[in-house]
Amino acid sequence: MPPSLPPVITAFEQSPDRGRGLARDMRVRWALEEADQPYEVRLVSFDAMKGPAHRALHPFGQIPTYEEGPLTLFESGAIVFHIAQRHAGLLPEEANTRARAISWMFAALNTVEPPILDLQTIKFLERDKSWYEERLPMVENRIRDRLGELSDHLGNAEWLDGAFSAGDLMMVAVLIRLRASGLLNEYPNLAAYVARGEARPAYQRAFAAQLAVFVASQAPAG
Ligand code: GTB
Repeated sequence: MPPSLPPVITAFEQSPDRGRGLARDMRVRWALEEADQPYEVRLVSFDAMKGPAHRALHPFGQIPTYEEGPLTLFESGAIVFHIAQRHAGLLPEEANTRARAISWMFAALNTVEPPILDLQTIKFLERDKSWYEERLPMVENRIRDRLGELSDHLGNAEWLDGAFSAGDLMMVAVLIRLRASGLLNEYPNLAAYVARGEARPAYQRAFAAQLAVFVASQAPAG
């Protein structure tokens, strides 16, 4: 059998986060690094993302996508889950522990991330609205509710449910998006949890790879 080609993911050619690792290709890169899998990256412009070739991979015209032989995936959660199912290192072997780790992946995406996205929407797109000042604290308090509950669950533990898993990867990737808001620092155990995630060598490699894209995009042409 010939060796299979590495999967190809897509990422922003010019990431609006300027290499801070906030775009969703970061969680896919991190999962691939944790699983010790090589991968290639195809950078896409905003125009290309909305064009027919990219929409054939991603119906919503977004990044990331994941191509592995005949398989194409979109949605960062589905991609990380796929990687975690096929390679060791991200999901526990024991069936019930594995099912709980998957619950934490969904919790990160469906329970914790939505109010964080609301905060980013209001701050970046709705600042000029008459109701901005009234709505902002409501959105922040909804995040505090979730962070308080998560903080209570985590307590002094290192990870959410025993050993590090794709559940932690997804939760840390989601919580990182709160850094600029200062809200994470109100929960020292969560801030330390995120720092533990970021300290993982696989995270560091993924972060460096996406930062290199930004740095290269800033280099003078020629
Ligand atoms: N649910 C999908 C998933 O999880 O894969 C969401 C994918 C998504 O929102 N992708 C964004 C995108 O392609 C990039 S990551 N946006 C372009 C579009 O929709 O037209 C979101 C993102 C963008 C910018 C920052 N930032 O600047 O800090 C952070 C995160």
